[in-house]
Amino acid sequence: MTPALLSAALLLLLLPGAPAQHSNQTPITILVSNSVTNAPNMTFSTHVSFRGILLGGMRRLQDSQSGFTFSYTEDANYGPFLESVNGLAGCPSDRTYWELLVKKPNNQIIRPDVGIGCYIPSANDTIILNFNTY
Ligand code: B12
Repeated sequence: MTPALLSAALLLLLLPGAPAQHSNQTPITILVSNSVTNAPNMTFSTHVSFRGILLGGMRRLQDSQSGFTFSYTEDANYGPFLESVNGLAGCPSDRTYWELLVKKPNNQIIRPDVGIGCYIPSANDTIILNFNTY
């Protein structure tokens, strides 16, 4: 590379907004809701690593803040199945479970087709953990 090209490349790297720098923190909100009892929602802020899985953000939240705990079981085919949130567990005989929904920054609500071990949140997703029936 010629000195001129080299200094141009260096300048590009130093310019604000230069590409290729990813913040390692993707902020997300976790909202706990209950469609069965209509208990008040609870909202928490946390983050996942760049391209990190939701489960990582949930663990970080559980470890850093009182008021949010969860447990999961390990399914042989699909990985972590969210079993309980804040002590309330889904129950096959009552046909209740923790549903995973995501409200996107444009307010659209999606129902991911994977669980907490596979979903990769985007910045400013609101992850809705909703106690529901099936
Ligand atoms: C029935 C069913 C459910 C029921 C299971 C309870 C019950 N007793 O019926 C309920 C409603 C709870 C459920 C929930 C979810 N499900 Co579901 N479910 C199914 C379905 C239609 C059949 C499973 C089944 O009965 N298999 C037959 C039995 C004999 O086999 P089994 O191994 O014992 O089945 C168990 C597992 O499948 C497990 N299970 C069911 N769903 C999920 C999801 C995840 C992430 C995990 C880890 C385990 C798991 O529960 C079954 C009963 O114990 C499958 C699709 C299919 N046709 O296979 C999707 C399927 C397994 N579910 C799926 C998903 C995404 C979910 C949810 C994440 C949806 C959501 N956004 O909320 C949630 C799980 C959230 C959580 N708490 O972690 C995906 C998993 C794909 C993936 N790679 O992760 C599938 C493949 C459907 C799809 N979208 O393609 N599900």
